[in-house]
Amino acid sequence: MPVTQTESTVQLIHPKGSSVEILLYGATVVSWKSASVKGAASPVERLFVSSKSFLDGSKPVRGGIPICFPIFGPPQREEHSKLSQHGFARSEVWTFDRVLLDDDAGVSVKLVLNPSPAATAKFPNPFKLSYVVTLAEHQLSTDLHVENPGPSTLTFQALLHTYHRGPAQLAAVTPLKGLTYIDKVRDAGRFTEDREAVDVHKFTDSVYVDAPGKYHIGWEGADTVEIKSKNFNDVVVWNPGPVAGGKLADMEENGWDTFICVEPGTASYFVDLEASKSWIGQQVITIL
Ligand code: TA6
Repeated sequence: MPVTQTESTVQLIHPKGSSVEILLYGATVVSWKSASVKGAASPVERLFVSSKSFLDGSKPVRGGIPICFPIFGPPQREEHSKLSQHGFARSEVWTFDRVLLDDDAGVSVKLVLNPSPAATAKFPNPFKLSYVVTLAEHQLSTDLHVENPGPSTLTFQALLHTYHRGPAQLAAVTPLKGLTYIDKVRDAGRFTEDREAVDVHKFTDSVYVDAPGKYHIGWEGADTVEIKSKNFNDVVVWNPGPVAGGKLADMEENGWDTFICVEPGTASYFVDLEASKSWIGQQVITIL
């Protein structure tokens, strides 16, 4: 069966062997196994999830693709002061809605979030959130749909906090040269990227603004990862390195050295969605 469910997860199996596992907790994609267009013939795990992650719903998953909504980072505005870092979408239990596609081209499912009373108390603005996850032979698409039933404007941030598995010291992200970035390691100063390829040889927490929406992660000697995004005008590159990484209680030993986060999102700005309008933020990852 291409789509199976357990009490807490949804699994997608592609006819050609790739697979995805989604926790209903946070609608967090916690596994994506894929072959590559040119390289690896058999599916291999493409996402990092720390072995010390809390997968019981007690804490957001340290890895996979956590969904940041309705804010990114710590609260910046008074009306968000009750929210935790990155908002609540990644720590609410979502509902499996239905299978959207199930054929040789791909397998696609939709999950929806009906916020808990606790989340609504922290963020009283009405919204409808759905998440469409689509698996193809060498590709994973994750689309976040935000609907504003009104009556007032819905103001939010959204970001897909993707942990790409691989040797962090061999990772390089292109094309970011010439972009302005907010360097959160250097007190959020704004700088212009002058490197052809951005590595994470040191603690990196950079928000690239007005980004092109198409990126490559080159791994020396391994499959290149292509990331395309729509409606996410920023992209964050993050790796905590040994010191900050070592302080994360749910980071396995040296786990910081086995991923790079490349995160399409609205990290430096808020979306103002008018009543009865909807918005979609999309990420499409392909293993070349
Ligand atoms: O996306 C980068 C970032 O905002 C970093 O500043 C760091 O806080 C990271 O997210 C992880 O956040 P978390 O709340 O999951 O520990």
